[in-house]
Amino acid sequence: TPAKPVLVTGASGALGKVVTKALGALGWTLALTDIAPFPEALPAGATFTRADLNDGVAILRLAEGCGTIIHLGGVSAEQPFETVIGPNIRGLYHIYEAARREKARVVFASSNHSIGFHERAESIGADTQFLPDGYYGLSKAYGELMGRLYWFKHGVENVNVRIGSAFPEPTNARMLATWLSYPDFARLMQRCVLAPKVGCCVVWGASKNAKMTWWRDDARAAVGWAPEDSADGFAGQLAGKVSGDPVEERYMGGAFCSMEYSRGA
Ligand code: 15L
Repeated sequence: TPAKPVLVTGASGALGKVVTKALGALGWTLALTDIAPFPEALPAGATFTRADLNDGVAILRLAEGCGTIIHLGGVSAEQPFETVIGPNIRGLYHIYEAARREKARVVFASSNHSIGFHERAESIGADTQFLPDGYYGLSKAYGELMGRLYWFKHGVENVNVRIGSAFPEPTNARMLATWLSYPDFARLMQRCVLAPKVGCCVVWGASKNAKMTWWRDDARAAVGWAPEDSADGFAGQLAGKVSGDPVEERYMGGAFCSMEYSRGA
């Protein structure tokens, strides 16, 4: 059990609920927040406060006394720039300022969309260049860079989890590579909080999928995590489930890449 409470942002979202349930069941003290009300019963030892990531004072207050901030909050799909900037850019700054003041660690829900324009035929290490596939992916790359700034300048530890596709089940051929099961995700969050030293690092958030040849060389060993689940059992029913869109199928980010794509062939 961590020595200090854990702040979870985006607690009312799909992954927030998964984390809340899993860490709550371990008896951890959780401070939960989201802009939307928490849709379920709170686990024992959890408090919930509604807040906007744009509100820096509210975030500072929520982080008081916390040892880790699991930052899942913000826009989680491609949106216009003006919609992304508040929660994902300004909000990120509020999270890191709070972490600096509390000497807390940040666990950031980054995304494969920060590198979405790498081709599926590649195999990239975690230090390969960012190739965001939209304003959402760009905000995730920005968040990771903010983590580097706060680590090198202020010693704020951070783990940046580039989540693939975290859903109850994989639902198309792409997810045979990118799927991250909820239990693997929950165990990863647990390790990111408990690992004694993480510095500033990146972990690819995907389960033990045979098709997951895209991503390698991350900090999972340092964090003490290895995935246990796999999308492989779904291969029979999903292998043919492709979009037919050449841009979508060429790049790791899939449909985010083909959205508003205008580069030409
Ligand atoms: C993401 O970053 C999204 O939040 C999620 O809804 C999925 O689209 C996922 O990426 C994915 O790439 O499958």
